[in-house]
Amino acid sequence: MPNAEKSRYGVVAFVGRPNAGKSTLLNRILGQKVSIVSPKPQTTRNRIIGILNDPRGQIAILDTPGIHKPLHKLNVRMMDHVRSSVSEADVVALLVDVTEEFGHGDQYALDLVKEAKGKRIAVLNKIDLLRKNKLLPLIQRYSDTGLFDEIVPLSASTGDGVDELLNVLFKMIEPGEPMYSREDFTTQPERFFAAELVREKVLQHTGDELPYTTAVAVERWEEEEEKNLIKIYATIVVERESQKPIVIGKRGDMIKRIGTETRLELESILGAKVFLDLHVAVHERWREDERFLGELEWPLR
Ligand SMILES: Nc1nc2c(ncn2[C@@H]2O[C@H](COP(=O)(O)OP(=O)(O)OP(=O)(O)O)[C@@H](O)[C@H]2O)c(=O)[nH]1
Ligand SMILES: [Mg+2]
Repeated sequence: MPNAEKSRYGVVAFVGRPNAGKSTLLNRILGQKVSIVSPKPQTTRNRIIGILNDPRGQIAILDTPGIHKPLHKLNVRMMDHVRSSVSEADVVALLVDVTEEFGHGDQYALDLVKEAKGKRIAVLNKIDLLRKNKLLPLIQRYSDTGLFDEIVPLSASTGDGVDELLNVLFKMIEPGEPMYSREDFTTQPERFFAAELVREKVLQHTGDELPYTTAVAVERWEEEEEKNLIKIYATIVVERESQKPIVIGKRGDMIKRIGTETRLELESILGAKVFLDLHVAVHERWREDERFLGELEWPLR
């Protein structure tokens, strides 16, 4: 068989500034939600592995937190996920939001992908929001850095250009055996994803007060197989007493909304009835508490 038809395998890391659309692109490529999305920066806090199975082979896609200067231990861990992903990947894809002016943050991101030993692609995302004549100078700018083997403009939201990206990626990776089962599309446990979904609803429905200061921990997970029922007990952690009423809402309407939306989405993903019990707790300075941060991450290890 000629080489070109051999099944390929590779690891591709999606990196970029917060809000660039890394998680949206991963979900679009997989045709399935594996990583939460919100209009607020720093939505993704861990490394989420998505597995693309395709007749051409398998790609493990690493979705990572947005590149930023870390001010808390939480953020140091987030940036560790970015760096380790950059160094492990066969291809690093730097996602850029084309609607944002080029700034210090973008230079910081370029400096970081410079460290990659593998190949590099610049993915210019959100072209659905940009007039065509604005795109060319941006392509030129990223081409002039001399860092990238390819530059691919696309829209993760509409899917425009995504097939082209996949063509490029499958050409860049080498022939090789798949690392993961061909049936899998992610490595994260359901328990972790359930906590993430709750956090996504908090990010989507509350204002700017909460995004950075909320964590969600699943305390208990009980399956009653004969009833096809999963009982999930989770805690929404905030930093200050004054943030509790924001999550709970007037007469509990906010937490009810968060709970209902999460439950409906989980039921359709898990194919089971879900009972979801949500509590709110205060943990001051949780972003500095290494033990707590480790507990939040343990399901991923
Ligand atoms: N119009 C448009 N919006 C997009 C596109 N891709 C992502 N978005 C939006 O941009 C916002 C951020 O998307 P995310 O996928 O959460 O971005 P991210 O890079 O994963 O962000 P962090 O996890 O915070 O680093 C969301 O509101 C998305 O709906 C796109 O191609 N077009
Ligand atoms: Mg993300």
